[in-house]
Amino acid sequence: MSMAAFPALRGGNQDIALIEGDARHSYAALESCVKACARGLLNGKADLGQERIAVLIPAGRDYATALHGVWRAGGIAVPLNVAAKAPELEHCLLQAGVSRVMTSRQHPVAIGPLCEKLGIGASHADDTQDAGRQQRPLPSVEESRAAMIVFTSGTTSRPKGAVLTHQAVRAQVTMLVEAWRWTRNDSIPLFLPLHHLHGIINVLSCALWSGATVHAMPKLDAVRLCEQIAGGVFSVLMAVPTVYVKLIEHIESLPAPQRKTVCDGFQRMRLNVSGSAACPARVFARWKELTGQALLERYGATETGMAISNPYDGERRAGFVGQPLPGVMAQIFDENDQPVEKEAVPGEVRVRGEAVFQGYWNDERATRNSFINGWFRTGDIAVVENGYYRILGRSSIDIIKSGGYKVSALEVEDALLGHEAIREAAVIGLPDETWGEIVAAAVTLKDGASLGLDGLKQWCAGRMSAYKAPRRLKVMDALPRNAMGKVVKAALRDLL
Ligand code: MLC
Ligand code: AMP
Repeated sequence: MSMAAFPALRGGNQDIALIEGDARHSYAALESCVKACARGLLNGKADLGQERIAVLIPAGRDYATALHGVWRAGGIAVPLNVAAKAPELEHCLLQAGVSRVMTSRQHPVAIGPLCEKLGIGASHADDTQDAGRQQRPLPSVEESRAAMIVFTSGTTSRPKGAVLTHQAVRAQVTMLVEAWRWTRNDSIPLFLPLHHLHGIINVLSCALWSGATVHAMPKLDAVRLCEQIAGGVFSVLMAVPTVYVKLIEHIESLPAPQRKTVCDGFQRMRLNVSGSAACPARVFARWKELTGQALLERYGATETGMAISNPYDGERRAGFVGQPLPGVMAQIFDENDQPVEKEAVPGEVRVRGEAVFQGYWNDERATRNSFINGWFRTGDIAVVENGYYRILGRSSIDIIKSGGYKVSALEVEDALLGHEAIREAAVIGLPDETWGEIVAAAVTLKDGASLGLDGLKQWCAGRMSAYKAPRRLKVMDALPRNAMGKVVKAALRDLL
C-alpha cells in the first residue's frame, strides 16, 4: 500500500498534547516543534532515506518532538533506554547502524563519550530550531517504510531490533483507539519507559492520535500519582502488573479517609489496563475490591503490538487475556505446527496481521526462525477456555519477565562471565509477588575467589540496566548438569 505516513498528532490546535512539570504544550506548539526538528534533521536534504536516528530522551515534549521529527523527515527512529548502561547502548547503536543520537537539553543523558568513541553524531531535539526556519517541504513517506526499530531481548544473548513500518504503527494505534474507546477528552499519566511499545504505542501514540492529553512523569511516583487521581486528573491508566502491586501497597498504607478519596478517584476513571506481564488473579481481585475497577488485561509483544485483549464492554476475566483484537489473527499451534482448534488444549500462540513487525534489523536468520508460514511465533504457551485465551507460560526458560521488562538469561550469563571471580554462571527467573519474576544467578567461582550479592550488584551497576541485575545469588561447588553437560535450570529453581 502506498500512502503517506500518518500525521499522528490529531488534537485541536489549542488542545493540550503534553504536560511536563509546569509546562503545558498545545498540539499546535508540538506540531511546530516537530516540523522544525524534521527540517533541522534534514538540513537541506529531501529525505533522510531510512537513516537510523536514536532517541535517548525521557517522556516529555522533546521525546515526542524527536520521534515525530525523525518520522516526518523519512528516518527510522531507534528509541533507547535512558537508564541503559554504556555497553547496552553501544550494542544497540552499532546493531542498528545509528548515525545520530537525539538527546534533550532539558533532560541530558551522558552519551557524549560513547558517541565520540563510535563516531556517531549527537544533537538536541530542541537544537534544530534555527535550521528549521527554512520552510522547505517535508518528504512524503510511504506507509510501507520502516518507522521504528525497537530493541527486545529474546532467546539469543543480545537484544534484537524489531522493525516496525508506519503501517504497523498506524494499525497498532488505530486498533487500540477503537477497542478501548480513546477520545480527545482523555487524560493519561506516562511513567513507563519510552523504548518499549507499552509506553510508545499504548500510552503516548494512542493519546496523541486521539487528541488527548499526556502527563509526562520522570518515573513512577505512587504517592503523587494517587494524589492526582484523587483530584480527578486522569481518565485512563495503563501499566504493568508491578505498578498495580505498588499502588495497592501504597493505598493500603493510607489512613482511612485519604484511602477513600484515592479509591473514589480510581473508581471515577473510565479505564484501567494491565499488560506486558501476567496479572495475578489476586491483584485483579484486590484492585476491584479497592477501586471497583475491573482491570482490563491484554497481551502483546514488541514484534506484534497488542494482540489479545479482554473486552471494553463485557466480561473481563481474571487470569485471562481475552480474545484477539480486531485486525489481529491469533491461533494456538501444537508441536507439529498444526492449529489447535479444541478448547483447553495448550500450544504456542502465533500471530499475524497488519500490525506485526517486518523482521529483526540486519538479522535475517533470527527473522526466518521467528516466522512459520507467515505466523509470528511468540514463544508463549496458551489455552483457550470458554472463548478466552489464558497464557500459561513461555516455551523458553531463558526468558524472564521482571516488572514488565523482558530479560534474556543468556545475556546476563554472558555479562557475569566477565566478572573476574566467576567461572560459570546460570541465570533463571524466580517467582516474585511484586516483580512477577526476579533475576537470580547461580555461579561457581574461580579457585580462591569469593563473591557476595552486594559485590555482584555493585559490579553489575555500571554494566547492565538495574532490572537485569541478579537479586539473588547462589555460589555453588558445581552447577547441576545433565548427561549432555547442559545446566538443568529447572533443578536450579528448587535450589534457589
Ligand atoms: C527495578 N528494581 C527491580 C526491578 N526494577 N528489582 C527487581 N526487578 C526489577 N525488574 C529495583 C531497583 O533496582 C531499585 O532497587 C528498586 O527496585 C526501585 O527501582 P525503580 O526503578 O525506582 O522502580 P520503579 O520506578 O518503581 O519502577 C517500577 C516499574 C518499572 C514497574 C515502573 O520497572 C517499569 O517501568 N516497568 C515497565 C517496563 C515496560 O514498560 N515493559 C513493557 C515492555 S513492552 P534499589 O535496591 O536500588 O532500591 C511489552 C509488550 C507489551 O512487554 O505487551 O506491553
Ligand atoms: P516484550 O518482548 O518485552 O515485548 O514482551 C512480550 C512478552 O510479554 C510476551 O511474549 C509475553 O511473554 C509477555 N506478556 C505480555 N503481556 C502479557 C500478559 N497479559 N500476560 C502474560 N504475559 C504477557
